[in-house]
Amino acid sequence: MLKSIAASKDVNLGFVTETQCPFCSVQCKMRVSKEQPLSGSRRYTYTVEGLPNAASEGRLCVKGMNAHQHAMSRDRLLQPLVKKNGELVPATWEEALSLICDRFQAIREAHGPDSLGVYGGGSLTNESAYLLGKFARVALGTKYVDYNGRFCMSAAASAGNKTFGIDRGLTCRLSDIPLARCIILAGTNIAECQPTLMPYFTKAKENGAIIIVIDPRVTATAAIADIHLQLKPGTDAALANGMLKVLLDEQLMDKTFIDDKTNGFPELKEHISTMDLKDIASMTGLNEAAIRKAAMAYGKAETGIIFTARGVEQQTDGHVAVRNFLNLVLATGKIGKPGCGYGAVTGQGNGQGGREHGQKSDQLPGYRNIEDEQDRDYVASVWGINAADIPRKGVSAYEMMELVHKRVIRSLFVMGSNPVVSNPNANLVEEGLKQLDFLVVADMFISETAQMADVVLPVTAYLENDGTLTNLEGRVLLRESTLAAPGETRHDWMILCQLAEGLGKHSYFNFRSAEQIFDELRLASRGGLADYYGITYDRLRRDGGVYWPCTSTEENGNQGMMFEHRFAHPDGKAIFMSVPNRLPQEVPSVEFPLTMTNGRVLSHYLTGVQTHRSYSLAARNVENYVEIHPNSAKKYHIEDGEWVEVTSRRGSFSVRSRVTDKIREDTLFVPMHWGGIQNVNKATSPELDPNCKMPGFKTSTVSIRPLRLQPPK
Ligand SMILES: Nc1nc2c(c(=O)[nH]1)N[C@H]1C(S)=C(S)[C@@H](COP(=O)(O)OP(=O)(O)OC[C@H]3O[C@@H](n4cnc5c(=O)[nH]c(N)nc54)[C@H](O)[C@@H]3O)O[C@H]1N2
Ligand SMILES: Nc1nc2c(c(=O)[nH]1)N[C@H]1C(S)=C(S)[C@@H](COP(=O)(O)OP(=O)(O)OC[C@H]3O[C@@H](n4cnc5c(=O)[nH]c(N)nc54)[C@H](O)[C@@H]3O)O[C@H]1N2
Ligand code: SF4
Ligand SMILES: [Mo]
Repeated sequence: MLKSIAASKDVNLGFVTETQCPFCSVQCKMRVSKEQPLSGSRRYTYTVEGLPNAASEGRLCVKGMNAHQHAMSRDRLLQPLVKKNGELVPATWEEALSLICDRFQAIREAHGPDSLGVYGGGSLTNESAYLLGKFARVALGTKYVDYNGRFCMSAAASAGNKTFGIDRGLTCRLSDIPLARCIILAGTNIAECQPTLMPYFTKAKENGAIIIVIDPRVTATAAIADIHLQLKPGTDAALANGMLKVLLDEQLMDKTFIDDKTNGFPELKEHISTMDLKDIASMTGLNEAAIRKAAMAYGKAETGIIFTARGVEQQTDGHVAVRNFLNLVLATGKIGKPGCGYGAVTGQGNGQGGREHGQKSDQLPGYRNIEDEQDRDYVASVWGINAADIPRKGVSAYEMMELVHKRVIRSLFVMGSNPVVSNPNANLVEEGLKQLDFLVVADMFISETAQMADVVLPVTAYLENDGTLTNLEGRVLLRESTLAAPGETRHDWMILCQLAEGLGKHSYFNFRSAEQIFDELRLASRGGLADYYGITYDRLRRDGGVYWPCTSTEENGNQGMMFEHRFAHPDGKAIFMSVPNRLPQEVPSVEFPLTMTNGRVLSHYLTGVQTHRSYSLAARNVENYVEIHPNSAKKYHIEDGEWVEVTSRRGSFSVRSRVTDKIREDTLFVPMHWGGIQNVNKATSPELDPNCKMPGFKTSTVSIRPLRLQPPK
């Protein structure tokens, strides 16, 4: 019955379709056209144009321009695959789905429902992400569901919740950026990671804004900085304390705002007054004058916005580091008015929406709390089940991998992630996944994780499936497809419905379109913090995008500006938190003398499964590398461009060296876009932030050696 949906659209040899980029959180709108070959030629030509939209204003970056190449690639999975005698071989959907249902049921009978795990992703549409959470709880009955966003947004999300009482990437609109007179970009490389947003910042600069970049490297983003604080990795919390100290000493705080709209300032003031800027300078590797200059610029500016991203957040103190930047925002009253605010720059296409509707282990739709009885009752009433039947909270993504390794979780269902490459401590994760009784992966490609699976289910891509995605501003956008699903691919949500049917739960998953799922999501989120009730497909078609919270179909959302009148805590006030100066999780030693950080490059996306299959993007960076300062290169006998081995307490990987003076002498930088022997995560640390379970990806201590020399005995 559901199969007919997949085949209902005509297969077009040439086509014109309007869609959204499958990559980052800006969610640029675009038109992709494919023209039939001229007679005599076998080549199709593709044209990609940006379409006007409120976020990127019609711009596209190089990834968006070439995204169709992976979607059209001959590597696309077009049939289900089942492992037989160690090999993945084509199978029918019936065979694949019934095998999965039989194995899930057998494992559940033998070891209980919590022996099944579900692992999702922030690239899934809101509809699929919502349904995945419901699938785990209602169809499988397991508490173990989490997703890759744990590695992405969790520190900023938990900080926003604690400080403001709600978490939404940006508290203001993108159009506020040009109105800001001072902008702090902390651990965010917008020029490579959200390139189409750069004109907002250059416009701000033209309007006289001072731009402060906080990054251990001279990035493409740092090129527009007036002040670049090239700090030691992992010391952002201390730096923010230094800036608070200057603001306090110079009386640059907004006393009225603090008195009327916040709690906890007296404690913070006392805490800060005990600090010495000199100590902070030595801890962060910066000089006092630079910290003072940056603090004065922000404190004196009439308006200002602070942005953080993974540089600050992927730390074992990521939660408190973000909270300390939020202390700066509150202390100066720079929030809730034009040109002011805070932004956690979300990452994946649906990094924002993916974290709101129940893929997280502790969460139910609409940001509801799975341990709150009222929340459980409400969602149970929407789902038509007993609240007592909703499992309690599970554990975070990496902790799930530890349970896989310990064989507590015996079977895993992965949809929209490549965890064997993207988890920290990748060797342990690989060992764990190998021991699973049964691994299912739903993907467009044979990723490194799919290679290990017992069943691989082929899914539709951004050009072919419908759904909503919520961009970094908290704006819900509708992506509607006009193209047929290629081969036998099916939509993520459809696969979940069919599996639920096989597991005897059809009545709870009786959906025939993404819109029907969205309508249930609207109800399930109603009254929650992330309330989507007032948003409908018709509205999205008409208005192009709607900000949440949006509580009624009559109301126009909040127009993007949050906290104009009150914060989301019950008393309407925001909360300061006193944050200690802390050294990073690992400090350099004789054995591991350098700090390795990591991140992204312009042309590749996450573990590279998609961008490696786009020839124009792949050609820009064919292999991984490590950035090293010339003085360190000399010290460790490394020549530019040669193969080196980087080793930490967890493991080693090998890449080419790239000698550059754009990085601190005590720091290395490695992109995250390659698996196998070039995977940086073989060496990263799995130590987690106790507040949000974010791994401390960004600071591991390592040694480095050229591979032409024998390792020391
Ligand atoms: N081209 C491209 N764009 C992407 C992605 C991609 O893979 N490729 N991924 C998307 C996703 S999912 C995400 S989450 C975002 C990520 O976007 P970003 O967070 O901007 O990306 P990263 O490169 O991980 O980290 C940003 C910067 O943090 C710096 N950094 C490292 N350690 C520290 C530190 O201790 N303190 C400070 N202050 N800075 C530090 C790095 O040098 C780096 O320049 O990008 C999205 N956009
Ligand atoms: N060292 C280090 N590690 C990191 C980070 C870092 O900065 N440094 N960043 C972390 C961050 S921020 C993130 S977001 C994670 C991301 O890491 P992953 O979750 O592994 O992300 P991807 O590489 O995008 O893997 C997504 C997989 O899903 C597939 N896919 C894409 N779209 C869809 C879809 O709609 N449906 C289905 N079923 N499949 C789809 C892709 O083909 C790909 O195989 O990595 C984290 N790991
Ligand atoms: S990668 Fe991001 S900035 Fe680039 S086109 Fe896609 S959505 Fe836009
Ligand atoms: Mo991310």
